[in-house]
Order: sequence, then C-alpha cells, then structure tokens
Amino acid sequence: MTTLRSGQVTMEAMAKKKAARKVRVRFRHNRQARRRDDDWTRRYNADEPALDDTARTESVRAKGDLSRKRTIIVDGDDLPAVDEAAWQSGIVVKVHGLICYVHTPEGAAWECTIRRVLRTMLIESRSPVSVGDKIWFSDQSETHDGANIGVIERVAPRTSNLSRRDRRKREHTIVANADQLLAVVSIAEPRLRPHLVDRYIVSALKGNLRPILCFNKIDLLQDELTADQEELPGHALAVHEVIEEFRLLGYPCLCTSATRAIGIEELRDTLAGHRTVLSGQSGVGKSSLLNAVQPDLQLRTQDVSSETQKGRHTTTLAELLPLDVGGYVVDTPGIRSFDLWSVEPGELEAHFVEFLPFIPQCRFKDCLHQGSEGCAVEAAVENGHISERRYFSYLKMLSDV
Ligand SMILES: Nc1nc2c(ncn2[C@@H]2O[C@H](COP(=O)(O)OP(=O)(O)OP(=O)(O)O)[C@@H](O)[C@H]2O)c(=O)[nH]1
Ligand SMILES: [Mg+2]
Ligand SMILES: [Zn+2]
Repeated sequence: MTTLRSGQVTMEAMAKKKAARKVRVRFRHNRQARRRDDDWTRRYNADEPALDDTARTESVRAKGDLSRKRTIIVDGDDLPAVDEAAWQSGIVVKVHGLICYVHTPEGAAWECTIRRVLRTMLIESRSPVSVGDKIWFSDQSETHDGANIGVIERVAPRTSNLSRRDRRKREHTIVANADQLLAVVSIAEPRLRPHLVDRYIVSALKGNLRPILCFNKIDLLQDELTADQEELPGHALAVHEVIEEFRLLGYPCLCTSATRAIGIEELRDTLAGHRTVLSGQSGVGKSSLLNAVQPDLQLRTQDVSSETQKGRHTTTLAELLPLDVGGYVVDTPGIRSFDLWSVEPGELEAHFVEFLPFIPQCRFKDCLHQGSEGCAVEAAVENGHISERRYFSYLKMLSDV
C-alpha cells in the first residue's frame, strides 16, 4: 500500500494503488556512520547530501547493521505518490551541487535537497532535477530554526527538455519545461556561424521548444545595414542573407543590440508570458540582453577576449528569472552547441523543415539523403528548392551523430 504521512489518500495515490510494489534500494555506504543531528550549515558548505532522509515517510525495513539494502514501497511510477496535504509545489530556479533553489507559486524562496530514494531513481533514469522542473517538497523548516529548508519528494513529468550530451554521450537536461528557446548569436565578436543556428534549431525542435532566433550586436553593422541594401558591403550582405534565409524558413528572427537598445521592445514582447530559455555561445550577449529587457536583473556580463574573439564564460549556472512582463527566462552559461546533441541520424531530417515535402519521394524509405541514388532531397538541392548551405549543414550534423 502507498504510505502517506498524513494518512490521507489522494486521487493520484488511489489511481496508483494497484500498481504499488516493493523495491530494494541501496543504502549509502557511510550510512551507519551518519549522525542525525548534523549541522546543516557545515554540510551545506561541504556540498554533502543533506537532509534527504531526515523525515522519511516510506516504510523502512533494515536488517540490522549488515544490511546494505532497505525495502520501500513505491507506486507504479517507481516514485512515491504526491501527498497534497503535506507537500508544497514549486519550481526549481537554480541547482547548485545537491541544493535546489525553489520558488513557490506565492514567490517564497526555499532551499531543498532531494530525498535519497527519489535521487537514486532519477539518477538511474538519467534525469536529475533540473532548472525549470516542477516539484513537490516537504517542509523541514521546523528542524532548521524556521529557515525555508525542504526536501524534494517528487518531480512532475516534463513538457519540454533542452539537453546536452556529456563526454560519454549521455543526455543531460539543462532546462526543463520551457516553451521557447531563444537562440542568441552575435553578428560579430564572436562571428556569426549559421551552422550553429541550425544546431540550436534542431535542439529546440527535438526538445519540444519553439525556436526563436536573436541576432545580437547588430550595432556592429548598423551603419552598413541602414545603407541602401544594394550597396551593402560584403560582410553585412552575408549577414543580411543569413537572416533572410532563416526568416524564409519560417523562424521568428529578432535583430537586437543590447548596448544600443535596438529591438529590445520586440524582445520583451516575445518573452512576455512565456517560459524562455536563452542559449548561445559565450560572449554573444545573452545576459546583456536580459539586463536590457529588465535592468533590475543585474546579471553579470564581461567583455569578449579581443585576441580570440571568444566569450569568457561569465554566466556559470543556468538560472530561472521571473519577468515583470510575465513568464520567466532562463539565462544559461554559453553552451557549446556541439554539446547540445543527442539526435539519432534518422531523426535529423524531421528537424529540417524545408526537407519535409521531398522526403516521401526518396527512393529508399530509410534514405539519409547523403547523395544516394534516387534521393529527392538532394535533387531538391540541385534544383534550388533547398539551400546548399542548409543541406551541407545537415550533412555536417549527420556526420557528428
Ligand atoms: N557591441 C555590442 N556588444 C554587446 C552587445 N551585447 C553584449 N555585448 C557585449 O558582449 C560582451 C559579452 O556579453 P555577455 O552578456 O556577458 O555575454 P553572454 O552571452 O551572457 O556570455 P556568457 O555568460 O559567457 O555565456 C559584453 O562585453 C557585452 O557588453 C551588443 O548588442 N553590441
Ligand atoms: Mg551570460
Ligand atoms: Zn533522400
């Protein structure tokens, strides 16, 4: 039976009761040595797992000192059922080591650890708690001098997922539950690389996010861009063509300057009421743009190295920030777009919107459009229906998956 601390059985618990079963989870190795009344601050500073089982609600059956496993009762989801009477809901705004910073719908700030059994399960399913996750937590403030300290008991299923892969090619969520991805690139310093934009679009679509493109530092070209378009100098013309190409594909494109306040109104309107994650290379101006939209955010920014034209990785933690205009944004550290990657080769074509009309006409069903005979996508490139740049970008991505 699902055990609820309050003794009250919720609708969800009722629905899941049948599926409840016992599982064996491992004890932490140093468990026997633990002191229950450890000092919170010391453990917090040491980044140790803290408080995660000080108020256990599962039934525990340990077999003496030698037991390395305990039996707990969970529902069919492998997670304890939501205890609406005893828990509060919130959203994770920042994750630092084992501490999750949580805001409640009323705007209260809490610091939470994750209950051990939940953490074990999340690690096993490779989905640790991330910024943007909606969670349920239990209140531990009584044992912590009234400070807002809690333990995360349950994570809600995600509606979207911006993820990256680690060196072992495993997927990690950077931000959960956003509805749009603002891919920020700079037209110079660091220089514009359209292939990266293609990658951000694929990552967004794969994670169920609406891609929006933001071409920042437009001031660096402003003088050229205001000239008659026919007389645009080489670099400005190239930038103009890149932006036009993405516009024609149907992606919303913003041209902004954080330093000269160009396009900021439009950006604010785009963000209002949405849950937006910003991503882009270090130094493109993500934090600067957010400061321009809402100056009281006071996010730290730093100049781009004049030698390498690279950013200095100023933002180091993804952080969810509520906006005055409604909704929230997540400022992220510059994400190397090559990390943003967990797409299967066969999946890739679906994220190139202009390929879609041609794919059914390829001679072979599983065609990867790499120059095979009877490939309708390649024919479309030759006939000018698909741009060569986008097609080569596709091939480059394909070679990386
Ligand atoms: N000329 C110009 N410079 C800008 C603009 N926006 C930002 N910058 C400058 O670019 C540099 C980097 O800006 P940040 O906002 O720190 O960049 P970021 O994308 O947040 O970088 P990370 O936090 O490292 O990922 C700063 O020196 C900014 O002043 C812009 O629109 N025009
Ligand atoms: Mg930043
Ligand atoms: Zn094909």
